[in-house]
Formats: sequence, C-alpha cells, structure tokens
Amino acid sequence: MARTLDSTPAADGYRMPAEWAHHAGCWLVWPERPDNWRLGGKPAQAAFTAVATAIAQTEAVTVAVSARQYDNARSQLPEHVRVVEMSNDDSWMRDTGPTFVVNDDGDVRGVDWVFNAWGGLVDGLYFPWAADDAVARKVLELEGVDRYRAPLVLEGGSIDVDGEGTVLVTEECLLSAGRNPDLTRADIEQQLRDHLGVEVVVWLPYGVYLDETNGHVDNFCRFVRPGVVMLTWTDDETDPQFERSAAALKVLESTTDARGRSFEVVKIHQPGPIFITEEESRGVDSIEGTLPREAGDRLAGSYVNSYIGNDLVVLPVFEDPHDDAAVAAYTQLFAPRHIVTVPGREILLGGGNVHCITQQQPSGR
Ligand code: KQY
Repeated sequence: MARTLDSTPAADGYRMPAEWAHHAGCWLVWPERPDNWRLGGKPAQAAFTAVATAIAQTEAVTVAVSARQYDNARSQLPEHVRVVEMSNDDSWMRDTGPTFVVNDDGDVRGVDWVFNAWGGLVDGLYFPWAADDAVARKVLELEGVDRYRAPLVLEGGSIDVDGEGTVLVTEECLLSAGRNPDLTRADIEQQLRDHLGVEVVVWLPYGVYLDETNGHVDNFCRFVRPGVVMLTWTDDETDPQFERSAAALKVLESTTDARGRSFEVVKIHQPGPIFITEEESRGVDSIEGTLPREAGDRLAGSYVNSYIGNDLVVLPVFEDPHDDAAVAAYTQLFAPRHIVTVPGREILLGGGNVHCITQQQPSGR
C-alpha cells in the first residue's frame, strides 16, 4: 500500500538518482488538448507513439490516457506498452508526474510537487490544472510507491541532477512570479535539498529564449554524466539565445559541483530558429485563457530535451541542418547507449520535447 509520508526524502536517506541510473520503466500521458495540439492531437499522438515505442525497446512503458481517448490510444500504441486510464489536463509527465527518489538499499519513493500549469494565474498556460496536479499521486498509488507531498510549486523539467549531490536550475523559472512568490531563493534551495537530497544548487540565469515554461533547465542544460553538462548553444551573436547561453557558460565555468569538480561544458548548437507555420497555427483551437499558437511565433527548439533510457537515448530531430552535429555529439557523449532519433517538431509545437513528455521510474539498482 502506498503511504503519504510527513517527513522529507533527505531526512529519510533518499535522493533523486541521475536519469542514467537503471530504470524500472517510463511514464507518459497521451496528448489530446485541441487548444495545444493541432488537428485534435493526431500528429502529436503519432509523435508520442514513436517516443513510447522507442523507449519500450529497453524498459517498460506506461501511457496514462483520459477515458475519452482510451480506445484510440490503445489502438495506436504497441501491445507491449501498458495503457492506464487517468484524468489529465495535458500531456507533460515530466512536470505532472512524480520525481522518484531512492535510498542506498534500492528502495524507491516519489515526490509529488505542487503543479500550477507553469505559473498559475500569473502566467500559467491554462486553467484549470487540478487533474494534472493529481497525476503524480495516481502514478505512485498505481505503483504502490510511498509519496512525499512537497510544499513547493515545481515541475520535473525545471531540475536536472547528477545523482551525486548537484542540481541544475534556472533563476528565470524557479524565481518566477507565478510559482513560489513567498519563498526566497534560500528557501527554495532548502526545499531542493530536502526533496532531492542534493547539496549544491547551480543557478543558471535563463533558459532557452521564449520557452513558455519560464526557461525550464531540461530544454537548456543537462547532465550527461557527473561533471559533464550539455548546453544549448548558438554561434550567432545577434540571436537572443546567445546572451542566455553565454551567461550560463560563465556560471558553469566559475562553479564547482558537490564533489568539488569543475564542469566540462559540451555546447550543442540549437536547431533553427524554428517558427510556427500558417498551416500549423490554423490547426490549433483558439480558446481564451490558453496560450495562442500564432503563425511566425518562434519555438524553443533544443536537442538537449532528450530521454536517457536504459540502453538508449531518444533524441528529437527537426529536419534541420544542425541535426547531424547533434546526433554525432550524442553518439560520442552517451556511448555505449545507442541513439534513437524521433521527429521532434510536433512535440515542440506543443511547447516542449521528448524529455518533457517522459518520466523515468528508477529501479533502485
Ligand atoms: O519543458 C517541459 N518540461 C514542459 C513543456 C510544457 C509546455 C506546455 N505547453
């Protein structure tokens, strides 16, 4: 039976493992919102199916889906992917799912953060979000995993850990007005220590330019292994992304991690810039109160937004001249894992990418 615990993971000897630690499985939510996904979600459903199918090569995959879409999801997904019915407001399991934590004995528990659709009534992306806020609890209940309810508005995409005491975050996101306006930076650091079991918080100033999550770090800068990070980069000094990436580089070059290591930074050139087309914009229902998808709007494209699975890495590509360099960098960085590329554009049109739609469940081994 899954219990809700009053203590914190750190106090109980738990910490968030790095994404490359062995997984028991991976979770996704099926996309269907017509005011976020064009053409009633059909192209996005194909893209999510490609991601789920790729990950299912090396670990168990579960897709949570609304009652309305259950039959459709079941028929599109391969048989060996488990499909479970679950209410939701949208399909970002990285942000609505639990953050799993482990202890030295290999026991697994889950952190259930407060979710407010990336900024609540200040600059959130939709209302209501109650079904999304209940997703983490339901996943933990289904898995029989004990839960900590963290008193912090946070999404899984806004943190990235090395499993050895260090977490990467952005100030743009964690200090944004719509999340925890009553908490100081020191308060937030303490919550991260308590719930992720980390010692050092590395604050990068910004994330990717025009990222609608207020600059999630998972779209910008992520650990490849302890001491090594990949950073979304552009060589174009006139691109607004340049200042953002350069500011992060400066922090990373002057910081050490929890083990006293300097960071090796691998620059991964961004795709594009990528813009929404007329046709793509027309396919999205326009509803007051949700983020409009207008033709010509720039998307926050990034190759860093990938999933590190048991024996593979799932990497979004964009039919872009920078794709080949990204694949080559990943091949070198993640060997012996093999790199599986998936079309990233449809997921990007919804505001995120492969990492944002997935949530790994560590095995504790
Ligand atoms: O970056 C992520 N982890 C999620 C992106 C959410 C976009 C919502 N439209």
